[in-house]
Amino acid sequence: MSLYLGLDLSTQQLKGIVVDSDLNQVEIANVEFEVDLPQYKTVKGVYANPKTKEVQAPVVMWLDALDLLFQRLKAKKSFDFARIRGISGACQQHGSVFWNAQAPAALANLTKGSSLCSQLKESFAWDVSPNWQDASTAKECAQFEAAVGGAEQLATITGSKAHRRFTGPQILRVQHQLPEVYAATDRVSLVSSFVASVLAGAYIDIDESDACGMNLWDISKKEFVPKILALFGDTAKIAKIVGHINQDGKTPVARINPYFVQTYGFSPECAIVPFTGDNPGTILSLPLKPNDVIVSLGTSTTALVVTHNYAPSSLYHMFAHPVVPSAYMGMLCYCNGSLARERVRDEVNGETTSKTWDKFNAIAESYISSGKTLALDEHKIGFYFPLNEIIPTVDACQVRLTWDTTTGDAKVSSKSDKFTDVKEDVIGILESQALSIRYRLDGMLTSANHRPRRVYYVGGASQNPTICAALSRVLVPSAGSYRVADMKDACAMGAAAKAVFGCNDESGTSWEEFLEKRMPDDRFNRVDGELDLTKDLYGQAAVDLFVRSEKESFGL
Ligand code: ADP
Ligand code: XUL
Repeated sequence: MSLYLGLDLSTQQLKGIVVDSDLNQVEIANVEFEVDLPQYKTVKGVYANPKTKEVQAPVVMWLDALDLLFQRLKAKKSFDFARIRGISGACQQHGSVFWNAQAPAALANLTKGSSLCSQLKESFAWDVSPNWQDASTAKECAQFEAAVGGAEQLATITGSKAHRRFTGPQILRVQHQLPEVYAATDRVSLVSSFVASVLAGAYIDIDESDACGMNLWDISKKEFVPKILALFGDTAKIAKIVGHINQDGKTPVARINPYFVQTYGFSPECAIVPFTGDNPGTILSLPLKPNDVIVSLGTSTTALVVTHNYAPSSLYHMFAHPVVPSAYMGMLCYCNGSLARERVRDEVNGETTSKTWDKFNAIAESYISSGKTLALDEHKIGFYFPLNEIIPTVDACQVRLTWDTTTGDAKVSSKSDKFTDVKEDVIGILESQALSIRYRLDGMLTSANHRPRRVYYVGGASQNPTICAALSRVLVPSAGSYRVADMKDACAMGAAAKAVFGCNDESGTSWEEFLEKRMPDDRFNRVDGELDLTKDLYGQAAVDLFVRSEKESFGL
């Protein structure tokens, strides 16, 4: 039986899922950077410098992680690498790896006997990779937007306004701050094409879907944006180091490098199917229909939707679909997701060191059953940003607003960094996170009532049905909310599915048919059984109050 490997190189860990051609999980292994590779002294996988707003990861740590992951799989009894027919991956988006001119030869000559790290460590022009949490490029972002006439224009062309974490502004900052690194750079990979290049033993082109996270790629014209390349001065150099963008997400691009054949027993025929970003990878894990939304409740929160309608806006992101040529992925990405909810949980738990969600959930459940909303019944909206936030782009802050609605035109009656009762924060954070998604998703949905059809919850906090129900109470998906039983690893699973699809020429089978056949409805659990989805408790009034609260708090 042939097997397929899906890799997920995320912020904190490298995960590998092995599946059969029906997407049944056969094996799983992971490497947690902070815990398993303590010699790199990262905190949650990165080095953060709050002064400069830089957040970076050591590149060679990922090479050690790759060797360790394969060693862990090898240690599993009866696991046979020779059965793996194809590998794909989904990796944290936006991060960049700066290779130097020694890299092509070093990659081509990898041999058994010493680690990837020792054989490749001299092949980088820069030893770190800026991470998606890096916010050091405010100046470069302004230049990107000015080059094309503003944020909205840049969003129209590249699918997103300028974002500090996006790779284009990050590369421009390297050129400004570290000209010697830029001069020594032979090639820039995204994290996805970096891992694919190591496995292939040669540079692998950047995948188009992931390239949409760079602010360099014109999604409609399918070319680099000349006015943006001009910001780098020598346009030939920037075009060369970024390389060709691969618009075919399906067809294998290489066979595995002999190093992996010799060291771990892979078959020399094992194919490398293009790697993509972790969010594009996540949409590949579920058979999405129009207006279905995936809400990923990991460290960050993301909301993802597949559409055939290219409707860019500076409020969100649009990416080329990682597999279906005519489709797009719409995305919202928030920095403050799980960690912000954990803060509220810890406050509610009080002096204890308990990390249980029991009290948090009990408060949320009693509020849900009361039929009330904090926004409309108490006129309260909070913003919970212990970390710098992306949507909206603001520095870390806590804001709690209470509105006086007794006069015709509502006015803020109190603004503070705390509500008087911490219980209100439980509802406040869930409502605020969901109202922001509801407001921004609106432009991407094509349903008549502008509501999602289904919402699928994935990621760590999707294990908490109370949180899912509280969010769905705001999002009111017309066909319910689901979580996939046993699928904590949607992103790695999406990558594995891509590997199966890429290696099996099912002549003419569309991606949708391929996935639907393997993901029947009984794989999903309903998580909002008690909610009455015919009622929209929040409605436009709550969205309007939320938007006014953002304006009031952040001047947006
Ligand atoms: P990553 O995005 O880094 O891959 P995960 O998807 O594993 O992370 O999500 C990790 C987060 O999930 C943790 O920070 C934690 O707050 C949250 N989480 C895990 N279990 C629960 C739970 N039962 N209730 C609420 N949150 C949870
Ligand atoms: C997306 C983003 C994050 C990272 C997380 O734009 O920055 O979701 O991809 O790994």
